[in-house]
Amino acid sequence: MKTVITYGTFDLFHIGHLRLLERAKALAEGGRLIVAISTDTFNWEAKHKRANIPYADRAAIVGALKCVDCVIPEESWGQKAEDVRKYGVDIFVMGGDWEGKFDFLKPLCEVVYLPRTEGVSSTQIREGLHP
Ligand code: C2G
Repeated sequence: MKTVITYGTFDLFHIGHLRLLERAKALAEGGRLIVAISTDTFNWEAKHKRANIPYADRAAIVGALKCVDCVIPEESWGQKAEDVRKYGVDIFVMGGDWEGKFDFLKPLCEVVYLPRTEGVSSTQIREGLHP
């Protein structure tokens, strides 16, 4: 039984997000998956991107998933190490587009980068909606 955590915006929720979360949950081996959802403020101030779906709705959608046990807000880049300690995280998981970016967490927990699901992204969906 392990505690796994992952972070993301999860805007316009799609199959790539679901596959990431389900694989992260599988790594928990019957334990729990915590998902830190980027707040609207963090998204804009830190990532310069504005989600189509407001934080409260993104958190409700992800929180309703069978494979997700807990949702917390992601409010800063720097909260990860504190979250790992606070929640007793065993495994930190991100998609492969972040490969290597969070290796600084390796002294605290296992760091796993999972292959992204190709051919789908919130950006593609957004652009497809407004040809
Ligand atoms: N993802 C994926 N396959 C896709 C799209 C996304 O596996 N086709 C994964 C990403 O790699 C990420 C997670 O789904 O691990 C959430 O993706 P985003 O919502 O785009 O998150 P992002 O904006 O990358 O924010 O501190 C970390 C950041 O909050 C991550």
